[in-house]
Amino acid sequence: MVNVIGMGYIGLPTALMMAAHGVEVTGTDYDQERIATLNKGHVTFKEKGLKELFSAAVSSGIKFTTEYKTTDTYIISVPTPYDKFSKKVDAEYVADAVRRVLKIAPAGTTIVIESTVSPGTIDKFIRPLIEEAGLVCGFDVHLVHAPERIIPGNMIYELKNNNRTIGADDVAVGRRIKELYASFCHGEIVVTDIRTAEMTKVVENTYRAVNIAFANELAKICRHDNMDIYEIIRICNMHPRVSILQPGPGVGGHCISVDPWFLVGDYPSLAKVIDESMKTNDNMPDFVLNRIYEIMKEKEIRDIKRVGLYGLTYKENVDDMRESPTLQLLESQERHLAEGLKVYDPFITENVVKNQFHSLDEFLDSIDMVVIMVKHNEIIENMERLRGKVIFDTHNVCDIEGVYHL
Ligand code: SAJ
Repeated sequence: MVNVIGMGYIGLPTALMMAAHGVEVTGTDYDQERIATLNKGHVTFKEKGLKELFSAAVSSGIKFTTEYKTTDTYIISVPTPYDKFSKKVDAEYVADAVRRVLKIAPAGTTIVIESTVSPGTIDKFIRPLIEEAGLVCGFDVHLVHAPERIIPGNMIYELKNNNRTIGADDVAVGRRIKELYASFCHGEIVVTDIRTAEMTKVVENTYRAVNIAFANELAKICRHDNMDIYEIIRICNMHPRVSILQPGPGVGGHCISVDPWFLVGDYPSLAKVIDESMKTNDNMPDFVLNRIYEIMKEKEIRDIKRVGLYGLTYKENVDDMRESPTLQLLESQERHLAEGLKVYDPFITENVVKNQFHSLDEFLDSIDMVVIMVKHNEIIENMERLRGKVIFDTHNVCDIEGVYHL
């Protein structure tokens, strides 16, 4: 039996996928409400195909509980936040889960850490816990790092089809865990050592962060001299070795806006490009806010209450608001004592910010200027309804004449 610890955005789909493919799985989470919801037969977040996968896993006998189970294989998928000041990974949730596993695990157990950690975290924070418990790594306990690579919005497809990395001290243990993931994963699964697996995961997200920052910086340069960033990127990308990403209102989510900071925190004198890139991305919500004020001035909109932000989530067609550019923008606006922006997101049904609407019609009726912060399908399908408003499109998805861009 596999005990998956942490029924969040990664742990839940992973546990469901294994169960649906014939593995005996128990999903554990300390959040009683979350476990109660799962046990009542409901999923805890919106994701394409998740409900169907959930039904298949329940039919195959997956169990959900707040307890840790005694077994020979654990997969730990709990949050790894970063300390905003030191920029270093906070491995305390992972460490706590490992401590609890060690209390009940039989000799020879394997602990797979899926949570993203900075290179060296497992050696620094996890291995010592095993020694402190009087156990021997590689004998009483086997450590494995199997970072995930799935993208919110297409998680189920990517769980099945992405290549994966498994880092293990012992190649035989690595191969055994590879077989476990191969129960559902058709991608290539590379077995390597733990430090390499830790580093590759963080580097992948850093690569994307740096490339998004490049696009964002170009957008700022183009704005300065009134050049068309989208046409420039389109033409540049016709070159066989150029592939520039898209600028946007900022970078959110719990991965790309967080993981690269681990490298800055651990290698401050070396990770210069990464540091600057993260600052460039983090500055985008402020850039958008300034642009809102600029456009308001040009269009003689005097009251910020007549301006609305479309989208609260960190990207399109998900209900995840972690580190969302819209939330960052609203915080920045509050700091400048200039509240009042209206907000609407079809994926967010509870009240999370001031001046929030729950109907697109009411939202649009209350504003003269709309800022497209997230390119949900809903707004793309309803673009014509924005006609007549001042439109500031931070994603270049609107082709109504007179639209403003970054
Ligand atoms: N964004 C841009 N411009 C772009 C692409 C994205 O501004 O051209 C923004 C998005 O709007 C969003 C943020 O970047 O705010 C991140 O979105 P994303 O779709 O690029 O990535 P995530 O954070 O949803 O998922 C990433 C993925 N990593 C990579 O693509 C290297 C995913 O594969 C990882 O599994 C995930 O992080 C994770 O959990 O680490």
